[in-house]
Amino acid sequence: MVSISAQPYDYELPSRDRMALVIIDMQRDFLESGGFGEALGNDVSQLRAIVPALKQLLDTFRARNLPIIYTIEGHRSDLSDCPPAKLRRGKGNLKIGDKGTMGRILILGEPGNEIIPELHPRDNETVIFKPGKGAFYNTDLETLLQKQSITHLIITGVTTEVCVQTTMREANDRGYECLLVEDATASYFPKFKQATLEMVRAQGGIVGWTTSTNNILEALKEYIMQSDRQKIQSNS
Ligand code: C5J
Repeated sequence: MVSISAQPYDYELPSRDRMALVIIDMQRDFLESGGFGEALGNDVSQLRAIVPALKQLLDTFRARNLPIIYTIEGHRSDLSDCPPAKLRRGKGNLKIGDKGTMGRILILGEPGNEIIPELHPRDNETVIFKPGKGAFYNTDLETLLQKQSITHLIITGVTTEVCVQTTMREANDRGYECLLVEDATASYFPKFKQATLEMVRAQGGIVGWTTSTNNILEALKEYIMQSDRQKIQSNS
């Protein structure tokens, strides 16, 4: 059994392929100028600080053929999947569905709705399109995880206290073992990120665990070695 050094205590990795890297909403709408994040008055540039850590995790999962799941928050072009309450919120200079410099704000298929180029999904990787903040609401994420027998989720992306935290809570209630990656998640409000990390790991890990990218990469090295060894033994 391999463990990742984490808070509030070590996170035990399951057998190979039972864990997935979950990358939440790393889309241009939240990270680039002219999108939803900026329309709500945020300084979007600060979210880019997590891109190098995310890329390291992504490269490692890809190199080892471990499951990767991306999410994108967005709505149908007729907004039929956007509750009026969500549409009214924010009171920014542009609202969901309005035309911005990257196409219509938070609408599926528009340029602003794409994942940033550095992390762009490959054709064989899973993308969940979600109309809500949580990735389980009105999506087939749970069915997909069950089909692949995935029990452990390594959670990353933006924004920490909104879509990331909502997804993590939804996953936790469904019995998934969730590990939030501290330097691979970001918020427009650093104090909200900090509060979220503390909330997750408080009370003995009431929502899950938190750790750093380095701790994951270190543990994965050992994990891969062990599972390669087991494969060789079972083939001999
Ligand atoms: C927000 C998200 N903040 N991905 N979405 O509206 O966190």
